[in-house]
Amino acid sequence: MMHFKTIPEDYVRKASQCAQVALGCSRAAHQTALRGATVVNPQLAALTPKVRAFVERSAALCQPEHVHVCDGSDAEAGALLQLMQHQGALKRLPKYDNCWLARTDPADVARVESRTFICSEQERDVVPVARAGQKSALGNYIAPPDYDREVAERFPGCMRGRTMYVIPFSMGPVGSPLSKIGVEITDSPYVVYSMRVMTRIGSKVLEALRKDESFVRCLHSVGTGGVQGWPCDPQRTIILHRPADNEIVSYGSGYGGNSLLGKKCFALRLGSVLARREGWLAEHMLIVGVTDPKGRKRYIAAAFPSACGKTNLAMMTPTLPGYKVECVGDDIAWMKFDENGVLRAINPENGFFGVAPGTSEATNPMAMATVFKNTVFTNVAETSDGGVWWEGMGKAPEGITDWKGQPWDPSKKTPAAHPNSRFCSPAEQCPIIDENWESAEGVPISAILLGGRRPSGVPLVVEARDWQHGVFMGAAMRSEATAAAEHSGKVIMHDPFAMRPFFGYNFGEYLKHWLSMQKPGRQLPKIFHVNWFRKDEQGKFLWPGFGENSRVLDWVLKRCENESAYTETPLGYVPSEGALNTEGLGDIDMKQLFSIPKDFWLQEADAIEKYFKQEVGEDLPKEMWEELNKLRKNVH
Ligand code: GTP
Ligand code: SPV
Ligand code: MN
Repeated sequence: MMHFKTIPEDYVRKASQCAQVALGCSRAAHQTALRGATVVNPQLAALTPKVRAFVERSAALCQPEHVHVCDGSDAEAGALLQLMQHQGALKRLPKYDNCWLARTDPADVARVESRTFICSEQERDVVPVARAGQKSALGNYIAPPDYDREVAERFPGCMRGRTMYVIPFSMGPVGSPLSKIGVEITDSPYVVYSMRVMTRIGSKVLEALRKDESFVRCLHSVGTGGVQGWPCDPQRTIILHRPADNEIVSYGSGYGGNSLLGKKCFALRLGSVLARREGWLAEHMLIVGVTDPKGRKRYIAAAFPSACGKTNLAMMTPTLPGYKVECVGDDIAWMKFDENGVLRAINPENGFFGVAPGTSEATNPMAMATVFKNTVFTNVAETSDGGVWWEGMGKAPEGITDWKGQPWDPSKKTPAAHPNSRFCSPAEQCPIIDENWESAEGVPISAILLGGRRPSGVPLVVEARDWQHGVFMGAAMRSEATAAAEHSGKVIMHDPFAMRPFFGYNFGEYLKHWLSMQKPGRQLPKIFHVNWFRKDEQGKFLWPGFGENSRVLDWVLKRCENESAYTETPLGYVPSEGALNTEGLGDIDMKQLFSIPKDFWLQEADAIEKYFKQEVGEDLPKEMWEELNKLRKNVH
């Protein structure tokens, strides 16, 4: 295995001279600081005592060559880009404005769920009682002594010869009452640059910390090993969370949710624990504003599992005339009922880390208008004119270099771009970013959609009869496995609320928390289950999807206004004949798209029962058994 080049000393000097950023203080200086002598490094002196203690402890453990506290400036970003080019970690894409290509180690391409753990005193805090002492599909438990041992086996000296970056970041607009602060320590400049896009980082966050000192400690190292330009340690990768201590520790991977710790680790796993404690919801949901032809605007949140269409719906170009869709967020929603009983949502992120394959002018023109400036592409294919390409973008030009850096041979059937290749772009660049996307109080949510990839049996759209039924729909969600995690094949997996990989606590308790949202005086959003992915016998999608999904949104919005006709079915309410606008759609088999095959649904009920029993047991709220019984009775 090739070794990662250490940062040349003179580079650090040059960078600090020319770009006015001190990319690191010397080891001697921070060791002086550790000994309690006069602090020489003004960067460390500017930290609040708690942040400084975290930095000093991490430095003592990881033994970096330099420490650099990120200020979030453009000069700093420029210096990072220069450094990464020098290291061979990033390549400029001259076809676009400030766009970059990263190629990972081929063993570090997605989230690793099997190596992701939640630590707590009691196993039952994390995993439902039915799985005590066994492997759970709803989260991996790790006991405190094991947690400590895993850290001790990996971190001592892991940053030798490298710079340790300190990234103060805010999830949500800096200073918003719904926002939360974290500090990520990492040895990866790629992570620093990506965090700068995906969150709000730098001095303004440190300022905010001076008012309220609490923050989530995030320690990350890519570890030792990996290929040229992409250090990592895939064999020993581990992602650890200790919610009770507001702590996240991640080792061995530089990719996505494994390393950009504000995203899934903080905003969802720790976020869900905070949300439960404080009475709100941290969810794997997009947020969109939809304006109808009468000019009425409502916001919708939607939970679909990874790589199941959130970014696409969040930026959708509606085909129905007179409709307008605006984007608030494409992956995560933090939602809280306000004093008027309205559910308000913020997007805690600042950018999009979106799936590249399948993105095109036809499917997602707004994403195409977003990503060709100030973007880091990871594991996409490169064209001979310094641009990018991926499957589903359009006709492949000649002379493509694949995601591994090899000339691509289309006849070989291996993909040019990795199926989980992604773009990382600032949200503000999206042409349809909502005017309220950074609103401190959040946007009001009228409807919640739930969905997944269901090739058979599951109708295009079904409305829940009430909140409890909606919670059951979420609990019973299933979807075909995708490339966003390490799963292979197309098995249908249970993925309740699209949160299976992201629960920070016992799923049974999570369901009780959702049920507890129903309180007098609250305007509960309507809940719907959607499925854009039903196929015919030939394996062809029955529904055109993408912009045509606006037809479903049209029905959803009309249901919110109590304007649209519905029919009761065993599964819930569906559009009455003619209530779903299919004008101009051509030949669509609506009958098959909405069919509810009895045998399928009896089997589905059995699968849900088995899942509830095996995975949740006594922790399952009794309301879920009531709903399952109703489903069985209705289908019979
Ligand atoms: P994460 O970022 O992993 O959480 O994924 P996501 O939920 O944001 O998924 P995304 O919108 O990136 O879509 C993933 C894949 O699904 C892409 O290849 C899309 O082209 C495809 N897709 C999205 N919407 C539709 C749709 O309505 N119909 C069909 N057939 N495919 C879709
Ligand atoms: C997902 O897998 O749901 C993602 C990508 O959004 S990651 O940031 O890797 O979690
Ligand atoms: Mn996601």
